[in-house]
Amino acid sequence: MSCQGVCEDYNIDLFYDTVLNLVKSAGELIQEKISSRNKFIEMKSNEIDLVTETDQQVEKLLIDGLSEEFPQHKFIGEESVSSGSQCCLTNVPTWIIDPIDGTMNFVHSFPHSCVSIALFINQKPEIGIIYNPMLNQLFTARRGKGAFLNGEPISVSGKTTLSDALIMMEFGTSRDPEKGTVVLENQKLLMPQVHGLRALGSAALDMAMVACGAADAYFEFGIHIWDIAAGELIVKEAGGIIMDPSGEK
Ligand code: LIP
Repeated sequence: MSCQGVCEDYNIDLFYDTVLNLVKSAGELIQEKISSRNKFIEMKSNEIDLVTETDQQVEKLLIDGLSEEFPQHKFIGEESVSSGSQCCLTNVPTWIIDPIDGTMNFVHSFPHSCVSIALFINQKPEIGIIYNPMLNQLFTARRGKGAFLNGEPISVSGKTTLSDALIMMEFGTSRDPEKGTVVLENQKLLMPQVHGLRALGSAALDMAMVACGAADAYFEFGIHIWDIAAGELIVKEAGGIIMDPSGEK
């Protein structure tokens, strides 16, 4: 099968409808568990890089549900990779999943956490969904069909001057003192030049804020494909651009 532009041989509508139902079920699970004061929490790379039982349950819900419908599809999930699964993107339809982006927020019952899931085919994003059930914010995009918040079209702010901009940036989950120094240096450099700096604790939600024009840019060093896979398509379909710090793709 050749797949120029639209992937004619794939039923993207079916993929979208199926994943949307699963995302809503995942959202119900997150909303049910976020207020618990005795969450089961494990440490990953350090004491601020955490995973909860709900992260794992949501990732399993999504992977099991999608595998049952589409057994040929592949998966790159934050927690599966953390447990040793391969993180390898091929041309095969691949779902890239952050089951709870903003895990630290979830641990603290701070309502800025979301499910972030994207479908890549031929290494191109076809579907992007970011869902914060606590605030009922469902950001969606399909390639070439625009970006939406709860079904309403959204677009980036179009701001072009830094001095008018609200910039999203994150502190990350690294305890590396050098990383901390760089983050603080960037804050010191940017503060006098912008309208403001904000950090939601979730790359996906930061990117969703850019897509709907509530912020004007987001940057972060040291994130993973599952943090940005859905946000990439949603920002692009909202008229924004994605680049690496050198300005390259
Ligand atoms: C989070 C990212 C965020 C980063 C945090 C953390 P998680 O993902 O979305 O941008 O600053 O350190 O990595 O771990 O909550 O899925």
